[in-house]
Amino acid sequence: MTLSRGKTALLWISFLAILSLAIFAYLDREGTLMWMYKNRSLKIAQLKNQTEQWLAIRTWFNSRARTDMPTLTPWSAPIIWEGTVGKPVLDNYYKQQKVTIGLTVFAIGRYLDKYLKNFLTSANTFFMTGHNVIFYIMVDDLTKVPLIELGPLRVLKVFQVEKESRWQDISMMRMKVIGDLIESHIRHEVDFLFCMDVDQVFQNDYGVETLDESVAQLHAWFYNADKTAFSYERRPESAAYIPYGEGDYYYHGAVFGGTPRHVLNLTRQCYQGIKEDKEHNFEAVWHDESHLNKYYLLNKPTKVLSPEYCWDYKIGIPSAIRNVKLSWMPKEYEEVRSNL
Ligand code: 5GW
Ligand code: MN
Repeated sequence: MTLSRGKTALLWISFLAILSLAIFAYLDREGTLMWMYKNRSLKIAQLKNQTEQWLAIRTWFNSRARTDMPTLTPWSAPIIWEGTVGKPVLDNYYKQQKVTIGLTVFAIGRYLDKYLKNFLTSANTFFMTGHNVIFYIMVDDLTKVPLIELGPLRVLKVFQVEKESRWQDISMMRMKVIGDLIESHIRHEVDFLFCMDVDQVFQNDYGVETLDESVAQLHAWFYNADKTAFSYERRPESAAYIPYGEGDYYYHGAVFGGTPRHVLNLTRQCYQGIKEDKEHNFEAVWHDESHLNKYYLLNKPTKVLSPEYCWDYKIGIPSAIRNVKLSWMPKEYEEVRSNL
């Protein structure tokens, strides 16, 4: 049998290609086909499923389930709206993984008397039901912590913190205290962590669909607003400065979360910004929230929660808000910050 010149050449080329593949190419642990070149590994193709997360998102998230609202960020992170998530798949997955979720909350001064009991009672019922939960409560008076009967898989840990005299300092020292607590306790105890304001109440299941490496909450008052209307810090003197034209979303400081590693990084960076501002006798317009927004601008969250996860009923109930999981507690007139 004789081969034409063309076919012989083709055979040689494929032979050499296979030979060099065998020498220079390999599969890494994630199933990525890698190529060794000048002692560097180049990624050629994804043969197996990209990452666990990628596998997971296809099995539990349907970005087309809502057409009234954007369900993906420009950097392809899911925005969790009611209806986009297959909850049983996720519940099973996280149960098998036996995850533990932490929740930090501060209740200082009259916020302890006024809000902690409702927050905790509702969290006990609706926060990550069926999964292991540790509540980390920071108070200034241990004797005032409400006695509530915890459900199964729930643990409460109470910490005493100093009362700051200025309320601006209460919300800002949270970043420092949370960071310290993650290093000393939380990182050894939980897989995921949420940090929340106490002046809110859970209304419905707030479940594992919210878990991710880095989770940010869309602010109820701004989810539909134009970028120029976002109440970012606009003065260049601040570490939280975001110029007009920049920014993705306006995130709410009342809820943020992620893995302990990630939340530690977030709290450290926000605290750093707050401290820098203080050294210049400066305070960002919305305090820790301004710094949080700057942080998420530079470090894009891997998951974003729709305002159904932190709704203010004062706005009413627009059709996009189909299932409220957590809602703001109304504040009395004299308690509105701007009047203090
Ligand atoms: C008190 C007066 C004005 C503002 C904040 C406080 C305050 C806040 C307080 O006296 N005790 C306290 O524990 N906090 C914590 O900081 C609560 O966890 C509270 O949810 C959080 C943020 O303060 P908020 O809820 O008043 O902030 P906004 O932005 O929700 O109005
Ligand atoms: Mn609040």
